Amino acid sequence: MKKSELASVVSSIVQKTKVLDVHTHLYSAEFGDLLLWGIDELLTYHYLVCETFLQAPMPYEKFWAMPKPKQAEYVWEHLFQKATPVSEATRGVVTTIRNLGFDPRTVTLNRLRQHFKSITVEEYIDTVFDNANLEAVVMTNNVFDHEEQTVWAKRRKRDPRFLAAMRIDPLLNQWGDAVPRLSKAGYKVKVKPDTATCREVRRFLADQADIMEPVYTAASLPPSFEYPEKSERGILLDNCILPFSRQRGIPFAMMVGVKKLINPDLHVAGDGVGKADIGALERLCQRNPENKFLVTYLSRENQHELCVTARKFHNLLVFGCWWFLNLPSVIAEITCERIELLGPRFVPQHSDARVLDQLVYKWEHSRKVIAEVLTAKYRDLMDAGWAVRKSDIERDVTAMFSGNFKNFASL
Ligand code: HDL
Ligand code: ZN
Repeated sequence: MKKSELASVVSSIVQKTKVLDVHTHLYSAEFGDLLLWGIDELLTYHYLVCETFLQAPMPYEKFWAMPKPKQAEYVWEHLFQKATPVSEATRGVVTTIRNLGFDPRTVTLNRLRQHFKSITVEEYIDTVFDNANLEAVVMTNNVFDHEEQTVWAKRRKRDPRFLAAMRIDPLLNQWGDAVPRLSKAGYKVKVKPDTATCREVRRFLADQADIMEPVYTAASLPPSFEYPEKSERGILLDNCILPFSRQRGIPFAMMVGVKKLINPDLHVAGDGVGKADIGALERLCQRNPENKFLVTYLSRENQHELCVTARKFHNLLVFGCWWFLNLPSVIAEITCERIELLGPRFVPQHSDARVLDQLVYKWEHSRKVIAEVLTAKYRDLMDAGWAVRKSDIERDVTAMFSGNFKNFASL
């Protein structure tokens, strides 16, 4: 292949290679209203809510008291009509509306609402998966969410495009709240996680996994996360989550560095970021060689040391440019250092989509940046004297977009 052809070959392969999106907050249609979709949900995405308060502050409780369509109208007016939608989250809405076939500058909110009234969620799932060129997405299935559990209990036929992930944050971050909920569900647990309690937590995890058949179990963790630790989290990790994941043969996914509710008035939009101690991850991987760790960090300052750690442990797979890192400038920086340190042995991105429509923009935006970075790195390789072939690029992109995860999760 000639160097002059490289950019277009890489771009076309990146566009046409299907993605397995390893972390989203989406649900298949059988979960009903738990799956968010349509323009009002798109506009009230928490990333846009906090930006709206920057543009047009109002008393927080007044905003939250408004019905969702009114919240959406407020966001639409202040972030799109009266300001330039140049931030990543607002640009995402522009990309989404354009992909629907409307002019984002002139279309009205009611015209968009009419469009969504004319389609079914099943049709829209097909359209979005086709547009975003996705093979499947992994859901976030909270083991303590009553509404979700009622759907699981019906054991309906599953949509193979929606894989399950067992999300267990309350066990590791709010054990005090988890105890009464586990007891109510028939698991004999005490506040002090003794041997009997740990056995019951493992039984709970196994019962949940039998229902969900998760591809991994997951938790988000604070910047202060330490390992090992003589805390409830440390005891539950060592005696429940890690042995369960090992026996089940599924990775434990850790999303590290979220500072919950630095502004509580913003509710789900109120979380911040903090740099964590990468030493905890080093010790986790080193002391649990039979466990597999699927890991992302939220702080940009943790990214380089995360790549270095991933070089040392083959039971660690790095994924995504998470949340405040899901920005073209940062995706470029992170993806470049990952390729330079790890080769194509990582998962470059996940969407974290909370609204079905977002899959279109999050993957369009990320694919563009990933293609630019890959082109630069393959060009460097050609300059070094390696005759890069189209088949090399296809192999690498397929690995990064789905193969690395499938192998790691033994799918
Ligand atoms: O904990 C998580 O999975 C995070 O992704 C949070 O859901 C966060 O609110 C988010 O949506 N980030 O993109
Ligand atoms: Zn998430």
